[in-house]
Amino acid sequence: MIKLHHLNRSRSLRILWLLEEIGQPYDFITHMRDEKTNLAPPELLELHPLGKSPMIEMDGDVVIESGAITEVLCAKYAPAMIPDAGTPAHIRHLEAMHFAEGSAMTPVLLNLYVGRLGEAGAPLHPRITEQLDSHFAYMESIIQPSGHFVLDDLSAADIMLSFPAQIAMRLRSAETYPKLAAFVKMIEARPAYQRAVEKGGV
Ligand SMILES: N[C@@H](CCC(=O)N[C@@H](CS)C(=O)NCC(=O)O)C(=O)O
Repeated sequence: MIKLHHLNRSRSLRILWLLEEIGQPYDFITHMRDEKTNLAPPELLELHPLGKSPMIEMDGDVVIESGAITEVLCAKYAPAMIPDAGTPAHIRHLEAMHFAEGSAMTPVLLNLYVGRLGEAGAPLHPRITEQLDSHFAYMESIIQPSGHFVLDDLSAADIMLSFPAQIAMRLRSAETYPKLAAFVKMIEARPAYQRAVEKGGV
């Protein structure tokens, strides 16, 4: 049995959504962020030294990192969501998987933390803004005519890029990034996504 350690208002909604898409039985616990610090509760530290979410328990193992969890679950239960190794689509897909956490989230997090510095952070804002815009514009540019990121149907890369795409909609606008806006609308309308939101909140 797969068990997801979900955290409210977090990236782990992606994994709850993926679990709903693949239709395997699973269990999950919603851990609540501390109301003052917004940090994960300490019980997650009993499972892994980083104490972050998402985290899954599966086959006697604990797996962290959204990208790794997505790859592991798709490889085992939804292989059609990852292009075949050795194809050009596989390379594009691999890039997108790593880009989601390895690149797109860097300016997003800098924006969040430097924003808390008020005036002291002002010298950093032009660079952060430029990086946010270039990463969101890159995402807009790689959306396929199908409306998905790599394949003509839902892929693991769509799952991973859903989070930065939703942030792009919060920080910018549908007019600036119409393809990202349509992507976000499409995924949020999926029954599996709606079930995940019902179960895990946002
Ligand atoms: N790159 C990791 C990031 C994990 C992460 O930072 N999770 C956040 C939630 S979005 C978290 O657990 N924050 C609470 C904390 O750090 O205490 C992943 O994609 O899984």
